Amino acid sequence: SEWENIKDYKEIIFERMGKIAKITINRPEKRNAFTPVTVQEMIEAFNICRDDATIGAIILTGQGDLAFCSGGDQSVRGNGGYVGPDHIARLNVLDLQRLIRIIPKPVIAMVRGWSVGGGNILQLVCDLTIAADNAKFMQTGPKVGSFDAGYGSAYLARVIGHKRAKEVWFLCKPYTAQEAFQMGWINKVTPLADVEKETIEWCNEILKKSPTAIRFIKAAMNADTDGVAGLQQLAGDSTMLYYTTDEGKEGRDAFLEKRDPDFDKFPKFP
Ligand code: 1HA
Repeated sequence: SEWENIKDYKEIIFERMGKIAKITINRPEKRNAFTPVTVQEMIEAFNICRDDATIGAIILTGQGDLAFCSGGDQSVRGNGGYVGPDHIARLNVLDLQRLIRIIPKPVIAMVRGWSVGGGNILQLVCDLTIAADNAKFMQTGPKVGSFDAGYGSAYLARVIGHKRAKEVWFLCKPYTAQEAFQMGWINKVTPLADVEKETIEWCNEILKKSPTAIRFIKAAMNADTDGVAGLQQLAGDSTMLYYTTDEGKEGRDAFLEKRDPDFDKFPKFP
């Protein structure tokens, strides 16, 4: 079977194969650096994946073997953010980070070559990361006049530990796939030629599992990290399930029928 195009974009490729969607940053001549347009296109593609009940897992990757993503395109960095055709300076990759966190489906980063700066934070916020043996991971902010003190720092510290996270940011040195694996930064290292096959195998293994169970596990781990915003996500999932129960529907029906609700008939589990 083959990847089929879902929708045409300027700076990304958006495809699917069965229940797996693949979003590919397509600026290989810039090591897949992102502009506000790249990010806006990714946000749209992720939202399509979110709404499409026939999609169960999403792969995020970069075009070619040289890079997953090299972060914000420094050539369009203006005063206060990255500038697109609308001339507005934006840091809209932060919205994309949130979307990857709240989308109730597994998102898997597939990393070949460089994963750098804001690109490496995209890898970090994905649920799982499969890397080729040529992958290299690096933060450069303090060298190029930037920093991600959000997920890029606080969440990185939760994933690899505080000492390691400070080392990553203070020294801005590259780490090999093997080193990143040993730190618990990524899930698996494969030969370059096998990375897509391995990533698809992981997706297929997840796709055999209960999507609701996976959804709650993701929401619960996010709730632990994301405070009230994370709790909102987990609580929303509970509300969704409650709306499918007879007890939940009794409240709605009683209101619409202008009568008192009768909740006594529903079970009270211990
Ligand atoms: O920190 C944030 C944010 C923080 C808060 C909120 C939002 C944020 C959003 C973004 C970011 C950031 O991403 S800051 C970090 C920005 N990225 C970098 O500092 C990485 C810059 N690139 C590199 O260090 C290297 O290019 C590389 C390690 C990724 C690859 O090295 P390599 O294989 O030696 O290739 P190289 O020759 O350097 O690059 C190939 C071409 O790609 C070059 O263009 P050319 O000379 O052929 O015309 C190079 O300039 C271009 N390129 C690579 N990365 C970028 C880039 N052009 C623009 N922006 C880039 N990030």
